[in-house]
Amino acid sequence: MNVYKQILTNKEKNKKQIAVLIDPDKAAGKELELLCALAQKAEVDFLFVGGSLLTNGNIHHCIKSIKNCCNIPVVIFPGSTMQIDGNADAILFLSLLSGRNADLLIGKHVMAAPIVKEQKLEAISTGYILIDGGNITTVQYISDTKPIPADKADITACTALAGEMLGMKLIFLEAGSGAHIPVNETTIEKVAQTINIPLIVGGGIRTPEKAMQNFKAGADMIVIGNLFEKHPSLLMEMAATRFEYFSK
Ligand code: 1GP
Repeated sequence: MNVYKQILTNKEKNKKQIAVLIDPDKAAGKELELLCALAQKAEVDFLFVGGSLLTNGNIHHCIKSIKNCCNIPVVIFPGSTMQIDGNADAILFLSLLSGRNADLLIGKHVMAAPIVKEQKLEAISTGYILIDGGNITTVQYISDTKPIPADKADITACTALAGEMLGMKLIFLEAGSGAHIPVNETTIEKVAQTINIPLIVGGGIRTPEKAMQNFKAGADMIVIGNLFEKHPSLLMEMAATRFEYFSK
């Protein structure tokens, strides 16, 4: 099954999903193996790989290593066209809808499209919406865009709806990796009630309580990165919130 179909099928069944974000700059060798083993045990749905700023060019090796140690689908979450790799299962073809940086709305995509096609990667058109997380995150700085203020749920919902009307297949609400304040439930709820396509939420999620609140508010998938880099053992507990959601 292709990755998007899998996300849609899970949504139709109201099965909540979790993706672990792997930063190739930080995870390698034994650490990466341990993270993959834990993710497999916790039945994590997807491994996202990529970052706004990668300094060691290790993404291709990282994807290969992941593929050698587990069978969780790998989805590229690209910070640049250099991060395209045909060994992954899919790529989030991101357009930064909250910003007014033309290059990130459509420019980079022109360069990326023929490479994605040539590498036979499944491209999943994704409306990427940056929400203020209380601090300037790497993605905000590098993208040179303004996030939507956290208390402007209506702007966020209209932005997500515009993405859906433009034909995008996913909406990703992002507070930014390491955000001090994750996306609030009012915003998640408003967006979930406005769109029909699957909703991903990430950035600054650190507790099982917050994961559960996001699911209850209407997130179909949550993405967690930083927390597992520091505390990989929390992966089981965080991933279990999906199953608890069902029993509540
Ligand atoms: C960032 O949403 C992801 O793009 C994950 O954020 O690293 O803060 O969990 P964290």
